[in-house]
Amino acid sequence: MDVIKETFEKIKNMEIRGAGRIGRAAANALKMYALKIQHLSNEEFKNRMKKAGEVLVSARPTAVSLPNAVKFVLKGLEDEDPKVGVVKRAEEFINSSLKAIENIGKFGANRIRDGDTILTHCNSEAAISVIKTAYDEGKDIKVFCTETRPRNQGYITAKTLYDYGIDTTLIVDSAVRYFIREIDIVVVGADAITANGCLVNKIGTSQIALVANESRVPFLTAAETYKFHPKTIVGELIEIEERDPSEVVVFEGKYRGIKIRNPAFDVTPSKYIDAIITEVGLIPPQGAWYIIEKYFGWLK
Ligand code: RUB
Repeated sequence: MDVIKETFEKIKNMEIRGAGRIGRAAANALKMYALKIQHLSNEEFKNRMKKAGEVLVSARPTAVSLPNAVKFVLKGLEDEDPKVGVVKRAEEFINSSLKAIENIGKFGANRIRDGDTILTHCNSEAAISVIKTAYDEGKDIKVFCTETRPRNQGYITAKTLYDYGIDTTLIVDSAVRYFIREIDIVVVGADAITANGCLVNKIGTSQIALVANESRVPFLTAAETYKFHPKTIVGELIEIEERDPSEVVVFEGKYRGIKIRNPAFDVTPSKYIDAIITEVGLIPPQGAWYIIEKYFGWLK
């Protein structure tokens, strides 16, 4: 169980973070665990793998890539040789995830014009793929990154884009409306997309969407199909993770009584989303139901 516990801890403490990376890390942990298990009956093997899946899924509640990856991999338990099935499907998940990010980059870059200034929030592989691909195509682009308090994932994005040679500006989260006139398009990632086309992403995303909407700036989210939440189609709500207050601030003495809240994600209503960039193409938020039905019908 070492590799499972280790991966659980790394996801929980955010050493491994970002929805896509979390999903791939879980798939890889299941593969490594499966390969280590020896001398068990198929039945016992299946039980161990299911238990491991439950442990991984409990690490963080919001990014649906985590349960989607685990369910995808554990479907391999139905194969004649369950170990081979799990290993095969884990590899398939990881490879198709990386390919999806590449395709999202290509499709999304078609929406970026030469001379555009892009705003992004937090640190999303999928959103960065769009930005880098547009740059690779020779488009003259600038990018504004928000800090993304309290964990400052925006610094990772800013450094990544700057290292890539892109003109990058870092702003505080509260400066989005101040700068919106300089922004041509917003591109963010996704932790989950609901059946009614809402976006669950890093806290602050919905404020940015409101500001973009007010200023008629297109707001796009880059989301692999495994970011779509199958259970929302049967009415389940997505749990928003609330993390430790010490990530925001630690008060001393009498001020310890000040309450601190630290939700990690928020929900952007579909009406503020112009398009969802998936690896199977750009879809309107109204197309979310179709994606879930097509790709996750077997999960309901
Ligand atoms: C990360 C975050 C990202 C999405 C998408 O939150 O909100 O926008 O996970 O990322 P956290 P990706 O840092 O709390 O995990 O496109 O890389 O899957």
